[in-house]
Amino acid sequence: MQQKTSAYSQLIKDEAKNLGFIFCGIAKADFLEDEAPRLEAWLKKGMHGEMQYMENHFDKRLDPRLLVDGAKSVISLGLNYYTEDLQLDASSPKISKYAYGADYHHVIKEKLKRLLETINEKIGEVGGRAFVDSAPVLDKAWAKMAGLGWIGKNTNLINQKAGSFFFLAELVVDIELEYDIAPTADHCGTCTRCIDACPTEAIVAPYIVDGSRCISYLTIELKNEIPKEFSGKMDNWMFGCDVCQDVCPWNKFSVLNTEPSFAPHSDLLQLNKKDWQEITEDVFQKVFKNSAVKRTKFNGLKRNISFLSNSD
Ligand code: B12
Ligand code: SF4
Ligand code: SF4
Repeated sequence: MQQKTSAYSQLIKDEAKNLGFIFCGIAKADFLEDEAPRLEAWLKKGMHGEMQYMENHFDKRLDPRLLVDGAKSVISLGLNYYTEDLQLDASSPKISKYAYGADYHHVIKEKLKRLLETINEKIGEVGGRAFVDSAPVLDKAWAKMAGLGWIGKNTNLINQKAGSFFFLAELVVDIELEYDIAPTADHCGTCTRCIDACPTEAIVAPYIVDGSRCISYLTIELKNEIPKEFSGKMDNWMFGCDVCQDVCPWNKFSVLNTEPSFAPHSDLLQLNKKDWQEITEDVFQKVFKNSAVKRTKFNGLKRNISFLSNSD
């Protein structure tokens, strides 16, 4: 039995690698005891702002066994999105690296589907469910449990060999596997670069991000107007923000992604400040055809660009 679980785990990790994931670790599906009081405090302080979905399914978010019948193992996966491509006009409003190419939700869902198919072909009838953002699952906590890295003071999951520019996803399955024990130790040490550099002072304490102050929230999740207090503080970001990762010393170990669908639409890098200020719905639809930027919709992006222009 022991031999079998070990062989199955290896098979899953090999297949994950074939599919392009840079990391794959496995943890026992269980109640996330340490995270429960932290998540509760974060919600009580209103740090989720208008992200009401974060208030839902509190119990399920802390225990995958309540989400998937008979869940026994959480397979945690990382998909690299790091790129050194830059928007050519340095004065253009900026887009976070993670949103340059195709929407990662679709890319990862497809890969997870194929991983589950292979598991079913090679191991047998295995019940499982794929998660990438969409459901109440604490991706970073599972990645930590599965040995992918540690959660840094900027609250991103960091790996010593690859930094933090990678997405996280899970496959929760109903078979027992070999578990990657001993989560990675915290390697932030005395560093506070992310806290010092955050343009909106959203990292209110080490390991705690007030989501409602984060530029990523203000430019993507917030549906209302961006509060005036952030005028002049947005560091020219129109979609997401990379500051707390760009300054992180561990990101000098980032390697370029090899996912073809993450390559940016050429216009995205070419458009200059004026082009962005005058962007039409047609251009938006063309440049962001399959992109995660669609989440903010044309009007949302326009709102962000005007907010930046008005605080110039
Ligand atoms: C909501 C959300 C956001 C919100 C809130 C941010 C946040 N930190 O949670 C907003 C919109 C602001 C956001 C922004 C970003 N996000 Co986001 N987001 C999520 C989402 C959907 C849920 C995260 C969550 O559950 N937050 C709840 C709070 C409570 O969790 P937390 O902040 O991590 O808090 C923990 C710590 O504070 C800790 N803690 C609290 N007190 C203490 C005390 C001590 C001593 C310690 C050690 C720990 C500790 O416990 C808390 C609970 O686990 C996940 C996907 C998912 N399903 O998990 C993606 C996710 C976390 N985001 C991701 C990304 C890429 C980003 C951005 C980089 C995007 C961008 N470039 O603009 C930024 C980064 C901002 C930042 N510094 O965190 C990735 C992270 C990948 C990685 N390598 O870590 C995820 C996993 C999406 C994915 N599938 O890949 N995001
Ligand atoms: S993503 Fe930007 S605004 Fe959000 S915590 Fe990091 S540095 Fe601050
Ligand atoms: S910048 Fe420093 S403190 Fe922040 S996450 Fe990276 S190593 Fe940790």
